[in-house]
Amino acid sequence: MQRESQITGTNFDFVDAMSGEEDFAIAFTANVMKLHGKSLDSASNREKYLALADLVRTFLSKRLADTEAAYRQEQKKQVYYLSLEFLPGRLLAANLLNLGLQQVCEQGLRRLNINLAELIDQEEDPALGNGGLGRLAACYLDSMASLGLAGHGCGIRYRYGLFEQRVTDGYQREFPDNWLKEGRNEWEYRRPEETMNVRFGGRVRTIANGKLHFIHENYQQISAVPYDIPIAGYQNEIVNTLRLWSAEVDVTYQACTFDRHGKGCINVIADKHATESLTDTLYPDDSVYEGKLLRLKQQYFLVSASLQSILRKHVVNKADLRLLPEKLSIHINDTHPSLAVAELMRLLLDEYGLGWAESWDITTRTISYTNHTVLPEALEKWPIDLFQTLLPRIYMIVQEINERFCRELWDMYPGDWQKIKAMAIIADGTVHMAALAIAGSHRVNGVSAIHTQILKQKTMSDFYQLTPQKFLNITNGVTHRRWMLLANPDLAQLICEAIGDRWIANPDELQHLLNFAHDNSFCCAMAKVKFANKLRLAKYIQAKYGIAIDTCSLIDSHIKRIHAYKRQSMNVLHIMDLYNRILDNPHADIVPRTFIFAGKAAPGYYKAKQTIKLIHALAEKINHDPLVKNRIKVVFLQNYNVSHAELIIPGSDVSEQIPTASMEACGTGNMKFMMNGAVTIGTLDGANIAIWEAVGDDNIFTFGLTADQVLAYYRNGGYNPWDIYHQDLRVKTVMEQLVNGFFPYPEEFRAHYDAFLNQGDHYFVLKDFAQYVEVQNKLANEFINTELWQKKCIANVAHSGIFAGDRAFAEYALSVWDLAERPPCLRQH
Ligand code: Z16
Repeated sequence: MQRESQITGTNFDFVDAMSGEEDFAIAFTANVMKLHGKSLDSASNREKYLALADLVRTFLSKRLADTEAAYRQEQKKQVYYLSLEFLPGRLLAANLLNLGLQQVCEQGLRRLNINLAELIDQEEDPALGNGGLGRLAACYLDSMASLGLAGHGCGIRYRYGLFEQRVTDGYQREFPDNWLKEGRNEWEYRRPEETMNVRFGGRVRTIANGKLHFIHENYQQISAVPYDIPIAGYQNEIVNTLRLWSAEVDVTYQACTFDRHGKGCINVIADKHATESLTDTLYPDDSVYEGKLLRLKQQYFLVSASLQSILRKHVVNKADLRLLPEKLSIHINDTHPSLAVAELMRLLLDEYGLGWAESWDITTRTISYTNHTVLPEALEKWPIDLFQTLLPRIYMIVQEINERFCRELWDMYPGDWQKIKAMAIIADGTVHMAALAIAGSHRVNGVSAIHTQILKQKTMSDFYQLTPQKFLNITNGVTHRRWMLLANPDLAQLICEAIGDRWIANPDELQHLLNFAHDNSFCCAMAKVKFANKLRLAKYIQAKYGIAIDTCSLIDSHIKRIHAYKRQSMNVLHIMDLYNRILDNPHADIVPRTFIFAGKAAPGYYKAKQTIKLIHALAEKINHDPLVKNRIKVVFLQNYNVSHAELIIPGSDVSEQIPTASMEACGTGNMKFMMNGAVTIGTLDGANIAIWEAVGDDNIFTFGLTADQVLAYYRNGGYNPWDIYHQDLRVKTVMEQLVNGFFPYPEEFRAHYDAFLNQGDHYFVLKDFAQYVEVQNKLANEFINTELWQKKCIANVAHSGIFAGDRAFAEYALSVWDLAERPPCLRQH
């Protein structure tokens, strides 16, 4: 009893004192009571989950405060990673793992007859990102904390996450993702005292008295309230923060004048809600630019609030502003937060009174930029009138930056107007955000070798020639802690039994697994783990969709955003062709296969939504056809998110990575599959190339046009898909089936048919089709040779160390942010 009161008390002694599962059980029971006013028996699973999360948060709290104090004392260089998107995934299991509480918690709860997995399942999966870019940001937060480096995320606390996808009759329907339905998130700390004010609209008056002064008037001011989510390092006591800003209006001091309708405070409060809608929703486009005013507002809101609070903290610590680049780095994730360049200039010039040259020097040495795409439709270009009206002072600064930049270009390339115009920050009535980001950064990186090469040689070649020293490649990486230890604990355990646990700190050590490629019992154990994960996935699919899948079949997964360039449609054409082989010969020798698809389509992207319909139409035909005899199954998993990926990836044999070469900047799902022993079928694009180089020809299935070939076709006006239609009967057949009533919707897939045949097959689906089918056949034949296949799986896991986020992050630390510490995985090199 003595101990009980100590545990429930407000002091944090128990954080250190708690040693065993019994303590944990007592503390948990007390927390259910404290939080809900209920005994354990009457609490729901959701309430139990909240009490558990709250208990875990107390552990985080102490470490958060200690980490912050230690950083301050050491005056450690800070990194601020600005991103419009973060996709952290569920946090309970990750926090238990990183805090080293997994076992004590699981066993403590078991004493109370509670299954930890059931509570973990109660957590919402925060969908504050679209896909690769947001998930990458979350992986880097994990790496930064785990390597003990002071790196923090700055983002937006969207009231609603990316829409929830439900499919009815094969059509995607979107529903609001009300992830904060309880009004708050259990991990966050609201910090109203650190509220910043962000100004929009109005006009700028210039006064000259000795020096120019810029007076911003008649603006609308919106409060940005920060919510900090703790990010725990892996068993190292470090807790960094992900700071998410929320738009708020404080109406306490607004008089409610009665208008002629006698509405009084109704109007004030209605205005409050309208203004606060600024941070309501995430734009649902992955690598597509939508020139919406509200999006620009969100970008400036994030940038201005973050920079104000970063600078305030810097000067409160009595540091000299001239030392800013030595004390901190500001990293911009794609061009979305590239207004940071102009906002930092504004703060240094207008708020802190520095001169232009000095401010520009500080700004460019502080900011760095990662480019994530070369797709032209993703390029952010804001119309001047919209930009200037919303951000008048920022526009003046961008103009000045542009003028000075163009003058510099003129000196370099006198008379070359064409080149200068192509590089200008303001041109053709628009503000070019990539040009602003490059001009304002000291480092610009691409995310895979081939992507960086395309940036240097094509997309950004003029900038590369001007300042080659700015450009570098850092191939993306993903956290092996979430994607192996958490998502695939059995595999992690097996690896530890074989090679010890040093790979957890240094994933390069996974290479030692190669010594076991010929060890029969290890290969069997690997196969067993894969089978158990396939079973876990099959159970989920059975429970959710009533579809029975064969766990001995080859599970082939294509999970990512639905996008023409990612070519889900090519996968579909291959499955149609397989099916046609069965229709031609019911006894055809076909390796049993399960094709899994998952992914969201942007709500306004018609062709992507029709691809979802096409997958469902195919599933409907194949899954019920007795001729198929269950040799092929097609499954579409709805509402793809991080949690689904954690379930699907460990249970897959084959990883589909088949974009049109040159279009997928890197890809990160490819790395997660590899870590979990799935074999890639892929085009030579993005990180697929690096995977291929790492595992060698025998352990990956590559095919298709190279990026050089694709780009050469574009230069020469494309190719004629009808040639292939006439040469390859399989292509002719599947094309006809799209529109001839083979599916009970004769006109439904006309857009696909036209894109393939009448609009020049921009994504080279028909061009790559024959090779894709060939490699699929080869792959299936090798899959049934279990021994051979196991070796491929092992090779993939063994070579996946270079794709750990820690390696990627360490490269940023060394080459971009100039951090003093050399993270362990770089120290040996
Ligand atoms: C995004 O997810 C990506 C690029 C982009 O410009 C915008 C968004 Cl929302 C993706 C790339 O498509 C992908 O290849 C890459 O792996 C990922 O960003 C992370 O770099």
